[in-house]
Amino acid sequence: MRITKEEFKQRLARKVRNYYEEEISEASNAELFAALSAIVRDGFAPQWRRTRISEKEQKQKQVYYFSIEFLPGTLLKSNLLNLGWLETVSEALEDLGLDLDTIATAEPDMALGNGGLGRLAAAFMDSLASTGYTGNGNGIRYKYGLFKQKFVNGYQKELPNDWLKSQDYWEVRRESKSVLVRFGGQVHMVDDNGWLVPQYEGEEVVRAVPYDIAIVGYQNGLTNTLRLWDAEIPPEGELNYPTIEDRRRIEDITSILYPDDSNYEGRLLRLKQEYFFTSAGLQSILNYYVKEIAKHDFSELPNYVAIHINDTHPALAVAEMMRLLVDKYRVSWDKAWNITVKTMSYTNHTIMQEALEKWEISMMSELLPRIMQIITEIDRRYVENLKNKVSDEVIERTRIIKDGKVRMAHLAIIGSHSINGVAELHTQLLETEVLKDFYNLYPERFNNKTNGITLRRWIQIANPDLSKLLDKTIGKEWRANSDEMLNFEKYLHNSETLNSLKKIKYDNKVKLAKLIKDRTGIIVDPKAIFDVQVKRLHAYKRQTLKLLHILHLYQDLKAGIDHPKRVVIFGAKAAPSYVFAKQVIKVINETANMINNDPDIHDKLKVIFLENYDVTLAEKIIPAADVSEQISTTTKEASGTSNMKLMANGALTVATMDGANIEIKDAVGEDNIFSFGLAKDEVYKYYASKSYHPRNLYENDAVMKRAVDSLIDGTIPNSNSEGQALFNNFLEDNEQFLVLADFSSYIKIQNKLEQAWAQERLWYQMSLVNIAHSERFDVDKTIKRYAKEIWHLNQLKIEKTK
Ligand code: H53
Repeated sequence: MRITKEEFKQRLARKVRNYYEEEISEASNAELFAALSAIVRDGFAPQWRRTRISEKEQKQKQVYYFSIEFLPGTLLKSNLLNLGWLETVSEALEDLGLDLDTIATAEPDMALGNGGLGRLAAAFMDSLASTGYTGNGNGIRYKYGLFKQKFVNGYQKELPNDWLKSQDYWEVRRESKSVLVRFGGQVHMVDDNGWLVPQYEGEEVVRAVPYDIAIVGYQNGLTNTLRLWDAEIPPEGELNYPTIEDRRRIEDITSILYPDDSNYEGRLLRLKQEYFFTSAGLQSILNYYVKEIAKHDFSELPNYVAIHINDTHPALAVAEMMRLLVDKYRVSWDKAWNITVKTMSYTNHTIMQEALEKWEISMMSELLPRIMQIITEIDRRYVENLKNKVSDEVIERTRIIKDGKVRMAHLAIIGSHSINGVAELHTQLLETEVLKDFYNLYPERFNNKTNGITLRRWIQIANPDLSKLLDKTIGKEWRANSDEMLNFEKYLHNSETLNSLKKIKYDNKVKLAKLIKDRTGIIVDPKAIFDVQVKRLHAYKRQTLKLLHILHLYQDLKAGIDHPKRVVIFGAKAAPSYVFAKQVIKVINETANMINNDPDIHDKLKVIFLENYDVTLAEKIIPAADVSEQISTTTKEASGTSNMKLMANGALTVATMDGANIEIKDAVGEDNIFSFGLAKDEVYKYYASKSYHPRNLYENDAVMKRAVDSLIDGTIPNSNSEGQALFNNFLEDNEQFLVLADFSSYIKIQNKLEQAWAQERLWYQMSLVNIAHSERFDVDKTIKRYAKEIWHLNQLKIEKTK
C-alpha cells in the first residue's frame, strides 16, 4: 500500500488528536513516535493478515527459527523502508518542520541478544520476509534486555535495560495461543490401552503467552511473525492459589537475558529458559499443524515444518519433539525419531569449548524428568545402533551422555539432518577438528552457510548518502538486488565518484565527531583515521592487541616519531562475570584518559571508548569508520559480522585470516585488505606442541617490550592491578590467544595502512572495491541457501501491494 505525503500528514494529525488531544505542533517527541508507529502498524496490518491467510491456503512449508537471542535494534525505520514509505514519510515530516531521525530516537533499542548470534537471528527474520519465504522466529520476550553499560572511574557498571517500560510499540499479545509448560515433579509411566504414557505429579505449571512481532518484507507484500514467549502464572485450576512467591518464580523465567556471549553460564534458570521457549514453540507449531495441515498424520510433518536450532540453546527441541510425538500424539518411537531428524537442523556458531553447553544429569532430571528419560533413550539407541560398526572410543566420544552430563551439541547433531558452520574456515574446522567423529559418521549432514548482514539496514538506513551515490552511479536496482553493487567497481577510476566517496565518509565522520563530543566532551578531528573495533569484549577478539598498538603509537609520538592522525574508537560490553574482559575495559579507559589529556600528543592520537554499544550506536559508528579491526586469534572467531557491515560502508579491514575475514579477502582481493598474523596451521601447531613461549618474544623485541612494559611501569595511571593482570596474561606460557605472537606483524600491517592512508586516491579506490563486493555478504543470499539446501522451502505466492 503506497502512501502520499498528504495522506500521511492527515493520518498523523488524526492520530495525535485521537491519542493525545493535541495538534502536531504541541506533541512531544515520544508522542510523535507513538503516533507514527501506530500509522506504520496500520500500514502493515492488512498484509500481515493476508500473509496468514495465504499460508493457510497454500500450505507452504514454513521454517521456525528457534533462538534464545534476537537483536533487532529499532524497527521504525526498517519498517518504513520495507513498506516503501521511508522517503515519503521523511519528506512529509520535513514539510511539517519535523525530523524523522529525531522522532526515531524515542524508540527503545530492542536488545534481546548479546552480539553476533542474536543480530544474525534478527537479520534472518528480515531476510526471510524480504525474500518471500514464510519463516517465523521463536524466542523469549525478556523483560530486561542486555544491560546498559556505564563507565564509572573507567570500570564497567551494568544497569538494567527496562526496554518495555514505555510499552513495546510493535508487539501483539496473543493470549488465545497460550500453552502450558511443565517443570519438575515426579513422572511415572502408566499403561493406557497398551501405550505407556507419563503421569506427572507435583510439577510446576507455567503459562507461556506469545507476543507476536510483525516482520515486514522488503516491498513485497509479505509480513512474517517473530513470536516471543512470556512466562505467566497459569489460569486458575492449574495452580490453585498462586502466592506472590509462585508468581515471582514464574515471572523470573523470562525476566533477564543472560549477558554472557559465547560463554556457558551453568545456571538452572538458564536451562529453564531454554526448555520454556522450546517447548512453547513446538507445542504451538504442532497445534497449528494438527488444526490446519494434516490432522494427526505426522509422517507429513517434515514436508510442512522445518525447525532450526540456533546454537545449542534450543537443542532440547530434539527431545521435546519426541516427547510430544510419542507421549501426546502416540506416534511410535521409530517413526517419531525419523520425523524429528527430518524436521530439525542445527547451526554451530563457535568452536570455543566453554560455549558448548553441557548440563548435569542431576539438574536435568530434577527440572525436566520426562525429557531426561527421553534423552537417555535417544542416547541408548544411538550407542546400540553404532555397536560393532565403529570403535567404542568413537561411540564414547560422540554419545550424548558422558561423565554425568548431557552434551547439548551432541543431542542437536544426532537429532538433526543438517549441521552447518557459519563461515568456510569454521565449517572446515568443525569437520576436521571439533566435530570430526560426527563428520566421519554423517558426512552428508555437514554444510557451510557463511553469515550475512542486512544491507538494507547497514547501507540504506544507516548511510543514506552512500545509498544516493550508488543510485546515481549504478541505478536504484541494487536496493532490491545486491548483485548490482558489483557494477560500482566500474567507477574505480572515476574521480568524481571517488571524491564523492571521500565527502560522504567525511560528513559521516563529522556527525560521529559531534556524537563523541556530546557524549564524552572530547573533540576529535574528522580528518584523522577513524579506526574502529566494535564487538563484544572477549580475550579471543583481542581488543588487547589494539591496546598494545595504541601504546606503541603513543610511545612513538612521545619519542618524536610521527604518525598520521588517528582516532581509535571502541564499542564493547563485557559479560558482568568476565573478570579479564572487565580489566581490559579499565586499562583501555585509563589509557584513553592518559592519551587524550597529554598536551604532547594534542590531537595526533585520540582513544574513544563509547559506552553502551548496541545496534543503534552501531548505525552511527559504522558509516563513519575508515578502518575495521578484525583481529581475533585465527580459528577462534566463527565468522564475525561487524567485518561485513564495516566493509559495506567502505571501511578497510585489518584482518587475521579468521572466520569470514578470509572470504572478505577473497572477495576484494589481497590488495584491498590488510591481512596479517598467524595462519590456521601455525596456531594449531602451537596448540599441539605446547611450544608457545611469549617471554622469548618479549625479551627479544624491544618495540614489543616497550609497549608491554608500559602496562606495569606506571605509565598508565590508576590501573596498576589491571595492567599487571594483562601483562601476566600476555606472558603466560602457552597463552591461548597468542597476542604477542601476532604483535609485530600487526604493527607492520598498521604501518602499511598508514602509507596507504597517505595516498588518498588509492585509499578511496580500495574503499570503493570493498563497498562493491559487500554484496557477497547480503543476508538474502545466505537465507536463500538455507531455504534451498537445508529447509527446502518454496516462496509464498502473494500479491505485491500497490
Ligand atoms: O555468532 C556470530 C558469529 C561470531 C560468533 C557469534 C556467537 C555468539 O554471538 C554467541 C554464541 C556463540 O556460540 C557464537 O562468536 O563469530 O559471527 C553469528 O554466527
